[in-house]
Amino acid sequence: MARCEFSQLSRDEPCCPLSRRGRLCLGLALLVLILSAAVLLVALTRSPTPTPEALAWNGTGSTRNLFAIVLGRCYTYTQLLRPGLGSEACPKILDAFKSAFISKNPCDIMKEDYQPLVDLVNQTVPCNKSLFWSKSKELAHQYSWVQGGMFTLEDTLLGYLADDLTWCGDPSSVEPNYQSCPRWNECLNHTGSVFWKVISQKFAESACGVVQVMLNGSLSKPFHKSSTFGSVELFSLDPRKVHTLQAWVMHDIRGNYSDSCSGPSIRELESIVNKRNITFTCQNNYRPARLVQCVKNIEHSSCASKI
Ligand code: JS2
Repeated sequence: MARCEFSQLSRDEPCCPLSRRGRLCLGLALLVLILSAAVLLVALTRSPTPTPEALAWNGTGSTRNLFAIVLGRCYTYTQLLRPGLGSEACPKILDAFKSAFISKNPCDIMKEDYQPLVDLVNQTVPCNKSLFWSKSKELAHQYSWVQGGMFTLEDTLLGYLADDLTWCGDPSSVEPNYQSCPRWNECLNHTGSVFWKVISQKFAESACGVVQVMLNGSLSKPFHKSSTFGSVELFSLDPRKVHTLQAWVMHDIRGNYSDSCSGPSIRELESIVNKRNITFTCQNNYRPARLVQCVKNIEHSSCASKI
């Protein structure tokens, strides 16, 4: 390789003449360098692609620590409350719950989204032990707890897992939307309402023998055809398995008596039940449930012992 002596240096002669190939390589290297610098400059100066914002809704966001609560409730139910339903299924149940709504539009949930979760839980309620309710959740739950053998939907595993929780996802995230979820009246195929319709239907379809429904007689219309009981469960009862529906019209122990077994809304319920070839019976202030009300109203006249 020719060495360049200083003495040979002169203003107008190149020091070490590059071969044609050498000049080409140098040119390419310079081009690559310039392009790399340009790309780096664009990358550094261009604003980062904005991560898509979660959809904003009018309702409260998902319950904090949602998955920990659902998993904990699953273990509590399967290990303590009703042992026998294998707790080893709890992690799969949680996964199926997540998959039903995570990364999905909370107003575009289908029944099929919850089917894997429903299929994981095979729980049957004994005949004559199903307790439906409408606008009387607290008393229905107090009664089923005291009575011990009755099952409201929330005494079944799936109802127990989700009761009083809020949850929804978002297409842009793998996490629940903790900022906001749609209110039930914001859209039809709502994460929560689809869930409750799916498990309510299953609960009613599996009922057998004599079933009970607790209604609120302190309302002007204790029975509404548009309620979950009136629109989903009542029409999901199987007349081949359910022979009688007993209605208990309960009045607030301090409240007014708005409607009773002889009122128009209960007669409407009776007509629907009879048309479904199920026998209908009705009691105002069913005594055992009345006594549950008396626990907090012991001085009330209707709580005086009749002994
Ligand atoms: C939001 C909830 C919750 O028979 C009962 C249950 O078996 C269930 O199927 O729903 C029926 C009561 O619904 P209904 O007749 O519309 O009466 P409601 O007093 O207006 O109760 C509405 C709640 C329906 C579903 N749901 N929704 N968050 O935690 C929750 N729990 C239930 N059952």
